[in-house]
Amino acid sequence: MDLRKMMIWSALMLGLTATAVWSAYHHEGEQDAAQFLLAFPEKAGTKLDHCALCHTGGSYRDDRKNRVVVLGSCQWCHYAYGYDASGNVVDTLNPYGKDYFLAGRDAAAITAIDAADSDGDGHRNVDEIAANRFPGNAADDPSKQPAPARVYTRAQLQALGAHTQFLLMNTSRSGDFYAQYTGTPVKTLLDDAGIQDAATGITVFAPDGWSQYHPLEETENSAEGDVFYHVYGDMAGEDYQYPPATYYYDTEADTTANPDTGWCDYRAASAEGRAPGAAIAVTGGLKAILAYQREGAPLTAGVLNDENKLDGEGPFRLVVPQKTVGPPDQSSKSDDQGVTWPYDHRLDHNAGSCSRSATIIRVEPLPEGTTDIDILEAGWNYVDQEMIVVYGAIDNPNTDDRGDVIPDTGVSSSSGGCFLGALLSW
Ligand SMILES: [Ca+2]
Ligand SMILES: [Ca+2]
Ligand SMILES: [Ca+2]
Repeated sequence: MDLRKMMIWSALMLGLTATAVWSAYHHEGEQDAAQFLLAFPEKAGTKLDHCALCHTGGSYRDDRKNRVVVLGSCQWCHYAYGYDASGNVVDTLNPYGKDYFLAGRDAAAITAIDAADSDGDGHRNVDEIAANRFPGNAADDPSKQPAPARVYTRAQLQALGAHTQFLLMNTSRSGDFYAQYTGTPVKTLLDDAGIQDAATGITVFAPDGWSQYHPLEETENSAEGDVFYHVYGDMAGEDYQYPPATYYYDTEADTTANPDTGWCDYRAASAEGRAPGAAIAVTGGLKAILAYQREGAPLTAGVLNDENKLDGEGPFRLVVPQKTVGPPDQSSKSDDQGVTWPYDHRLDHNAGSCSRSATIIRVEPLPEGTTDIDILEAGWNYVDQEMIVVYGAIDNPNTDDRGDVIPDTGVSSSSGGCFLGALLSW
């Protein structure tokens, strides 16, 4: 058991206060979650222990592409506030976050706004928090029931049928690479979970607090640019494929040939023998998949590193191909842009939308009268157990007679205070 897991255990078992809380989204200097947890230490690890407690999604006008782009809380905050913290963070706050900000932005501010109804849904903030409902989201309140949910183990995913594809993982800010991923097509998974006709998209969550939205169908917002990667691919219909890709190779980019200046890793065994400019053949075509293998081996499980960032990508990674096929481009952070493929924001940087260590898939929209299940941060346990939960607009949940989500693995949610059961229950 590593230190992080021990801290989780400690926090859960001993009820330690915020100094021992591991919430991974305290990334890059985030400090306000600790203030909330000082006021409500028992909320560590609940769905309220997440960016969405105080931050909202948003939309912006992209004049260059003549469209409106809609983003979830993580993506919106990164857009509006910026990696360089140059933006106005108040623009990213929901009504609860704004009340907290105006009340002084500390633990006392949390308590001071207990009796307020920040989101105007008729329920006081303190009552919503007690019920694990978002006090800054009027669509979530204590009258709502948890949405239908289904847990999948690795074996269950593999039983749904494998799809293997070789593709470029093009990043904006770090190294690019080619790799062969094997996994379950996301459409296959959603069909098995009984996705409802009313569903429009999915949000994929990782246990470090990151989330990423994917519309089912190609939309105005996903037709180009980096923002959305749809589930069903460009070639709508039974094949649900992304466009066929080309293998781009250049010695200058190759990190093996140029360890100090290259930016694309071509070392994967699946890249051997491929010719520059050759078409990449993929049986069944490129798809959005929930990958569980890379180069035929299980994905390396995700862990938080010393900088509170996620290393590794397993046990499951949502892998989306490029919508617009192009070459690996230089990192945007490199000073050396006088290269064959300099960084170009117009190129398709699909890797950033390939959520690593995915533990939760929410099928949008949540059915009428339902709310989120209460396991966002507890997703770390899913990493360890090699499980993922699909919930929301689905018709095939697996629950016991208490309404608890139970994986079909012989592990009962009522088995003697089982840690797993505690995390899976609501
Ligand atoms: Ca309220
Ligand atoms: Ca609410
Ligand atoms: Ca790149």
